[in-house]
Amino acid sequence: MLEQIDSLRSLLDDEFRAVQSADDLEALRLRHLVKKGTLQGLVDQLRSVPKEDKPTVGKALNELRTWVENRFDQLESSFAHQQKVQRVDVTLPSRRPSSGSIHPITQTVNDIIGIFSSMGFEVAEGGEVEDDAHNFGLLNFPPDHPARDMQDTFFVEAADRGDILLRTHTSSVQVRVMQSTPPPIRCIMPGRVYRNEAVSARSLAEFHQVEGLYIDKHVTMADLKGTIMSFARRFYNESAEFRFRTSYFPFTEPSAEVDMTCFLCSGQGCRVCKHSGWLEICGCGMVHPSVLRACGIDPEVYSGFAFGFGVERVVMMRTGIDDIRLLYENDVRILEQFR
Ligand code: 2NL
Repeated sequence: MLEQIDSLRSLLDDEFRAVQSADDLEALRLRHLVKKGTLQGLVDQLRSVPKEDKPTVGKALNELRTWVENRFDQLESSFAHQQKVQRVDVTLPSRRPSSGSIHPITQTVNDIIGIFSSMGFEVAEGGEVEDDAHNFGLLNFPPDHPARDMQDTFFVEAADRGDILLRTHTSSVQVRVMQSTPPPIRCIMPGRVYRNEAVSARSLAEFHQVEGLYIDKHVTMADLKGTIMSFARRFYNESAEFRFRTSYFPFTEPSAEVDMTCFLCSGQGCRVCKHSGWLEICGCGMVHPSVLRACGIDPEVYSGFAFGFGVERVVMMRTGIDDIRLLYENDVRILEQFR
């Protein structure tokens, strides 16, 4: 029996030396170290060894087992290590770490701010929770105006008053600027606004606006047209033509809506302008004398113009995105196209 143990050890020794790969080692394991392998074969024979020899033979078998296991573990871990090392291909180009980027709405607001800053406009900001007076009353909205309805405006539950709401336009900031600053006033107000509307591809209950306000002595409609046209030529298209259509807003008189020849087809008609050749870019007008007076500015001395547009609409025009909801889902596949 001791001889058999010795010869298995020298056989295993030879075979271990011959092992070249993880596959060789596995073949060795299947021949010798499994339940029906040679090592277990010897252990099974221990039963038929005379009682007095059992301690010696048992000890020799145990030593063989420990020796085999050590050899095996050593080789196994050296192959595992080699495999890991081989998997690194140092010639491969490295993976680019992905980095964030500015959201297209923010990019657009920043571009708009940049152009108006260069024309001398400052940026004013204010709270999104307002009261009825700053959002409607001081802006010449009559008490029964439909915008004041729960259907159109989100009201905020406040303990002691029923006139708290989420601003429906950034004009509330302009009111605060007029109340606190003597003219000349030249500023734009970018910000988030809220309207209680059904969500669709064209409108959300939450969106962004940029409004502008210019108040001084002798400000006229010509200043309004010049300012809007130079902004739009720089922002959209240097050779654009414009048309000012009369319109109505409670806070301006006269009021107008401005169309610009489509920057994509130059007026020929395409998908972006819905085949009209024109794009509506903003609403505007001369600040109503009642608004100036309500905000503490004398309309006999000062006049001013104001304008406003929705930022999401601008983003959709300049990017070709045709569903406004895509701008709020933060799907990286959309966002990474606007780095
Ligand atoms: C639009 C039109 C407009 C104004 C906003 C304004 C603000 C004050 C006084 C007078 Cl405090 N006007 N803002 C004026 C005309 C149009 O927005 O279509 N917005 C999305």
